Amino acid sequence: MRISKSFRSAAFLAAATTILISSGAQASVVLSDQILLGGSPNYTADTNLFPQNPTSGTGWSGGWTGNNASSIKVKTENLSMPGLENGGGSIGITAISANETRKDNRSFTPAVGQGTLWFSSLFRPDIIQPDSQTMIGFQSDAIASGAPWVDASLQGFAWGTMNGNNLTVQYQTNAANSATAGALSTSASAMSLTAGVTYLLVGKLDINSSGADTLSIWITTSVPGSEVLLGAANISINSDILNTSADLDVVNLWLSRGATGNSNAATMDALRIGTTFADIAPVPEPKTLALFAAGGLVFLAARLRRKENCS
Ligand SMILES: [Ca+2]
Ligand SMILES: [Ca+2]
Ligand SMILES: [Ca+2]
Repeated sequence: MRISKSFRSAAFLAAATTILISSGAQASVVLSDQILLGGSPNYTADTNLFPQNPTSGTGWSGGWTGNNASSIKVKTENLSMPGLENGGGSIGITAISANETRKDNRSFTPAVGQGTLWFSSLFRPDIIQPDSQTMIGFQSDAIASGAPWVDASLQGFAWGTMNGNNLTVQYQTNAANSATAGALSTSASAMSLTAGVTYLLVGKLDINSSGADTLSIWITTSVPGSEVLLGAANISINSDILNTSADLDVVNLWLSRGATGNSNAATMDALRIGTTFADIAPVPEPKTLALFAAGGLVFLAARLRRKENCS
């Protein structure tokens, strides 16, 4: 009887530890949104992204705002990638007329401005044109009304396609110097994206509050199992992306089309920010394992009870 009790205590401890471990792995998630569908608290499909304000994501503060004008919508289609936790639908950016722009943004809290940050998003260019841009920004502010994408006040960075097929990152170059801040730079990867292919974009930002920060970007078509398996970065940037007084707390979605050519279109999904690689590439397996472990403990407890009843 005494042994059974201690065994049950051990089983309870193990179960508690399992729960602690699984919740501890999520503790450093800053932002996570899979675009889950079904209406409040989730997104409503086939409807403009702005002014939706679902509470199913993690980290958001308030709803989407912007000027999507029916060109940025929630779609029922999910951008799935084997091994990446992502359900529900996605965000679709559809074509616009010449010389037009669309932008939607949403704030997250708390703002983050120090240490190491990881970012990821699923990105599928649906139409790629030479004079059009579809970008996702992780930045200090929303794009001001009427302002162009390259707004001097924006710190942080953005990724997507800009005037061509190559994955492009645009970033603040001199955040700490108020006299020259705003000279946003563009860095195009040598890797060309193919329309219709779903990419996982991964970013790692090492913030140096007194100078140049380091930003590494990876472009993959499958989920890397670990930080080590990411290999060499596709784009490496050393620049003062974020200064001491600015924090990242806004996600900006952006579509523009120039006077020539035609319009880009793109699908975006699974927006994530965290402080570890595991935060931005969560795999469904550990959850299943935890469930199995919990199931095993229930089975063990039942067996112990049976044993007690028999003795
Ligand atoms: Ca999704
Ligand atoms: Ca801000
Ligand atoms: Ca800095």
